[in-house]
Amino acid sequence: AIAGLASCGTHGPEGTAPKAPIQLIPLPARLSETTDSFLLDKRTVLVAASPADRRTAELFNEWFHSLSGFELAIADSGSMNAIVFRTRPAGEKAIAEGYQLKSGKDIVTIEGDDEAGTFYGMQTLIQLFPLQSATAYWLPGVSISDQPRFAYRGLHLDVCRHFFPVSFIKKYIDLLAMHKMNTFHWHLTDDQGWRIEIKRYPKLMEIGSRRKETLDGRLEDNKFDGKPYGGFYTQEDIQEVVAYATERHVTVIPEIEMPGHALAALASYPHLGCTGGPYAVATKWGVFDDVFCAGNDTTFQFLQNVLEEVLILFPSKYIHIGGDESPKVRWEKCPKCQARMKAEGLRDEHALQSYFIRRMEKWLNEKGRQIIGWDEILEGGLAPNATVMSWRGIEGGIAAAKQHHDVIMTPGNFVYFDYYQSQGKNEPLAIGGFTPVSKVYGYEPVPEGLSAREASFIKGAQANLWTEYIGSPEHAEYMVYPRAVALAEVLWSPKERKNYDGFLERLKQHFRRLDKKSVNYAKHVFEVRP
Ligand code: TNX
Repeated sequence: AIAGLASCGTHGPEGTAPKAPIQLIPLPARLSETTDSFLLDKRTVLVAASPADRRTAELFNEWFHSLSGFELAIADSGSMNAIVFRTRPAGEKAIAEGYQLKSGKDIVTIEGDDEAGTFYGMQTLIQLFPLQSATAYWLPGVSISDQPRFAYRGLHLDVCRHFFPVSFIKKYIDLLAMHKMNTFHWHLTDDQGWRIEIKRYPKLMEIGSRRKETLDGRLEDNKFDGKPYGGFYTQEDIQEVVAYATERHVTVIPEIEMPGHALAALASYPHLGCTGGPYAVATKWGVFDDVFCAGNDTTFQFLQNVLEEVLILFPSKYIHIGGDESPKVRWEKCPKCQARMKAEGLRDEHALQSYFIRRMEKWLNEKGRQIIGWDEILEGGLAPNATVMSWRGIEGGIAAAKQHHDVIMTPGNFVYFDYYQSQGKNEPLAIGGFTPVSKVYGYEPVPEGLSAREASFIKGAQANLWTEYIGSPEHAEYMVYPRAVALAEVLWSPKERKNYDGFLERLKQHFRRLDKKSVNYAKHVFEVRP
């Protein structure tokens, strides 16, 4: 059987085969259709010369095998009945993550401006396939020239409130890459659990990774069985995840929260808090008064020692240091904190938090890394090289851009995927809010009123999945898809090409692709129109 001559497709010019419509998500920057088609059969060869391109060809082959049941040969060269994956040598005109894809009668070529570009060309190629098992496939003739609108295209996952297995983390990353997203923000530490193995501090795993009781009864799948809840990733797990992500051109940014959201660490090592404890890993959601003590030099030593191990595991340029929701009440009553403020000439506790973040930034900068923090790091003065994640609306992002600091937009109303996505009666319990897919699609990351220079500091955006009310992989997928598909198009495609009706039309075909990957996306979320 030959797949690709869709019976319901649009008819080509006289004498040519009827073709299935091309339905790409995210939309490429430029696409034109040609009258040629490429016939892929069992003799088609994948051509890839460099190790990176070869890996991209292998990843294509894995996907192709899941569709057709057979694999294609991979060779160093070939120009007939071939699909060529080729990253151009670094040159002046290279556009980061850009690629060209051309399919004609004899050959398909994907030329990346860099290795990621070739990988994204491969993802586009996959979307040209009819989703049927067959022995041969017609691919439409196209000429595509593509590149992302934003450099930072992210998705976050909170694994502290609920723990998710490595297999799911990998699937999460694979889906991200499929949508040409390039950053996975891994929220690894919080009040309710410490989830990364740190060899120097074993109590973080023994104590910090577990909590004593089930959480408040509003969680719909809370069993109240009294069993301890927990989990953490070993350093081997993390290496496996980072390697998996790297092959898919996804950067993993770890988040180690400071100075707030620290109860799991304090429960493990009580001397890191202002009162000395005792503390317990939190069994409720929310914000807690006990935070890392800013008056205590051992706190900084501890965090640096933790980060020493983190830096070995994560090659990312950025390390997320949290910085959000850190109450100041303990610091106000802590003699050591007050003494520090006096010695450093700090006006108030916000300035002390700023001191805390600057001190950690300086240390990380010396190790060649940059920090990202939630927008509270603006309070009391921004650390000199910090990137700001604007989550309490867009104001923090605007303020940071005006100070010529890099910004990643993550405003709650548009890209918090723990919010409700429909008003259907059967929606699972969510944290609140209402962010339908249409609202995500309509999101524009660059705020109005910035100068061109200021706007250039908006590096992109990210959706966050906080998991207080999300206890399983299936539920997480339900919250993220299809909203992440909409965000992917916001971040990749040219602004002028955006069109919600066209998106919904293409989404139908895209759902088949998600079905193929067994994604538990939300199917009934379109009752609200923009
Ligand atoms: C605020 S967003 C938090 C998280 C919660 C979330 C719930 C942010 C930086 N901090 O700790 O999980 O609200 O939506």
